[in-house]
Amino acid sequence: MKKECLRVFAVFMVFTFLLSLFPFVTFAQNTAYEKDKYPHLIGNSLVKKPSVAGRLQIIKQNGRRILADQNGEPIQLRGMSTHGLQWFPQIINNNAFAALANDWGCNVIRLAMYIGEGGYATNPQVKDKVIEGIKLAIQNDMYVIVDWHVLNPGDPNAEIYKGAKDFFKEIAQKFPNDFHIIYELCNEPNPTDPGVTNDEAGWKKVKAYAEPIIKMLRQMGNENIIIIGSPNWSQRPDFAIKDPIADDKVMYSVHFYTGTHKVDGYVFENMKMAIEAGVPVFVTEWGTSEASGDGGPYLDEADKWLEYLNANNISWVNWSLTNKNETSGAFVPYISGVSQATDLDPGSDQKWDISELSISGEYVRSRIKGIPYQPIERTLKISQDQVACAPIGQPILPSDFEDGTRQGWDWDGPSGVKGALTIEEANGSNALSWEVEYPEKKLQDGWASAPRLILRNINTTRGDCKYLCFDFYLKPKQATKGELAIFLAFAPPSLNYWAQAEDSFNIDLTNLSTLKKTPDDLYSFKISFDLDKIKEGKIIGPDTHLRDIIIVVADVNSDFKGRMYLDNVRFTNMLFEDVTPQTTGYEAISKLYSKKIVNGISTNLFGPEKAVTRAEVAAMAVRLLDLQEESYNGEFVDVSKNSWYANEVSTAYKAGIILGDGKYIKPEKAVTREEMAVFAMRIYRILTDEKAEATEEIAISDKNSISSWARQDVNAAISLGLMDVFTDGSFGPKVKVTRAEATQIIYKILELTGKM
Ligand code: IDC
Repeated sequence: MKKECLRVFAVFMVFTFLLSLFPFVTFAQNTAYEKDKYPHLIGNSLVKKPSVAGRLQIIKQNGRRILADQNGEPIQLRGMSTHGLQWFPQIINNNAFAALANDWGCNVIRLAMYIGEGGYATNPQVKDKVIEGIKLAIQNDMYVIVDWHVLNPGDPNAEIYKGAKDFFKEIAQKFPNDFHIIYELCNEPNPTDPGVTNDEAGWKKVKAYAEPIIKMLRQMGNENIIIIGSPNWSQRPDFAIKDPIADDKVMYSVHFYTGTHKVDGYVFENMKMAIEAGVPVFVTEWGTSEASGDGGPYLDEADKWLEYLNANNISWVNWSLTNKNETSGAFVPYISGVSQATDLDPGSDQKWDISELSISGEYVRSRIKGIPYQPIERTLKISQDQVACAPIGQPILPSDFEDGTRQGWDWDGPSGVKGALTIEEANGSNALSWEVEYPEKKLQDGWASAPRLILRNINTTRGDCKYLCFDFYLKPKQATKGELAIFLAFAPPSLNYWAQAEDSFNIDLTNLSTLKKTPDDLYSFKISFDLDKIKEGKIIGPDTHLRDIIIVVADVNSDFKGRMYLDNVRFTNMLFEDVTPQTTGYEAISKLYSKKIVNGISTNLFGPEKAVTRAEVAAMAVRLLDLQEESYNGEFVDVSKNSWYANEVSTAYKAGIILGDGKYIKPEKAVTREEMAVFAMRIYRILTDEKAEATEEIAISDKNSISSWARQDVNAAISLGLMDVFTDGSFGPKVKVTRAEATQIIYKILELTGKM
């Protein structure tokens, strides 16, 4: 670690340490906010465990019907729902259940058994996961909701759901009248064909489905709480006001997602009306996201909902226990900079680290426990140093894909293409890849049919970086007309969740064939976006939380069919095409470039192999010594007033770095190694305020060909380690120095003198 890095790191550590001593300083405001505004978010005294609360019942209180424990005292269940067990069965393990019961304080867990979508109807073994889950819940002192996850299609009487009665019968036989179990007969009746309408007729269909199952369960001697969904994705408990099910242990579910369903909106009002009319309500599913399970999180709205639910003794269960990359998921789908998803088995310590929880997971855990929500810092700060230290091609952002996972990248909700996102090899490295076939009839808006990728919730900042860039490849099956236009956007909360780069990167498909291809037959593009050019005059500062990165490959009247690849998304300061981590002096070039000591020869080229000129060395010296620039008055014959280096050369001349005969400076002349040694030592002496000390004689095989005026400095430069002899022992005094080498020598001077 370099000195500078160390210092920054030390300051950061001290700061972190101080913060840890005074947590109330940072969070005082938050706690007060919860206490004053939402008093029911803090505390969990009614969240009693089954070992204390026993068999549940429904009691009447102030005209309402609420859940109560075996003693007839109000109880509130709070907990989590699994995701679809056909997709995420790994959550069924004892460590996870113990973590939820103890570290999270849950007294209920919901087991979501989808029937369609690869669930029970086609994959009956998923039932074994439910049975295992029930046992684990009982072992860990939690109530357990057995959810027959009706979703698509929407009518619980549909053919695909015909196994419902047998399923519930089997569970009830395995766990006869077990008071831990709550039966949820149909997750969400809805209009998806064949579905149920959002009216009394639809509700009658739901009742007709549920009543025989309830009757069966009761006849078998089960006194369990049974929960019924309602039309329109369990948003209509109000139908039960006029038309209830005749059973005093039936409750009606309400589902909401705080990004879509607002307090005082339709779902909330239906629920409130039902509750006030004495309908017993249970929120068996709610999410901090939009109804899709993604987007957001919308925590402020969640606070409002939970305040109402807690204040009114309504039990709730949050969606969901998954590490899938969706906002409602409780676990991070990747760890920034690393790449694995949180393991759904937390391990033998039976606790997930908070950093393994998503924003939603962290929030919901606090709300279940009834403690203040004090979010951990999730910003991945990228400093100038890190950027310079991070070699090109080794991105800081998760996107090297070398572990074979998508590392958090996914289709964004509005993406026009949502085919398989796979990891494929492109140009010798793993890349994120997808197939595109633009439809014959295209929508007007090029974004509508476009693939739109998102890396969500990274909450990174740009730091001092100037660009975001990535590698992009095309393997067309057809591409004869139009263009692809690539766009970049971020979702910074402070900029209204949208900041789009002004420029797009356009690929003209009509002249693809003139481009060079990679050895694996791909057209390759280095794409970069200038972070200082953002639409609507928005400004992304070094500390602006970016939250999401969105990349859109829009179609501009093209006929593109084929494969696209994305790799190595990164922030950088340097975009030279001819500099790679393998280039001599790579680190020196990137650091001195970001410190504006060395420039490229054009915007895309650094010219590492080009011979460095006297003017270039003079300019580097002036910048690194921070010399006050003199303006050039035309005193040298060979330095034109209009040249880029006129002021630099004249400043360096006055500082004694570059010498001349007073008339000629030879600014464009290539610098030889012996001259470079002299330049290096002059700079070194200025920086250290030292006379060149007498150093030991270095053995140099071609010593005699070194000019006498350079001998001492060559010796000194070698003994200081600024320059080297070649492997054959010669110095090569007349060999020209390349720009990369000169940059590296200057960098070594700065390192040696502690200026880097
Ligand atoms: C969603 C999952 C998502 C999955 C989808 C499949 O979050 O990963 O691809 O189901 O159908 C519900 C449903 C619940 C949904 C959830 C979020 O009960 O199954 O899960 N949601 O969309 N109702 C409202 C929202």
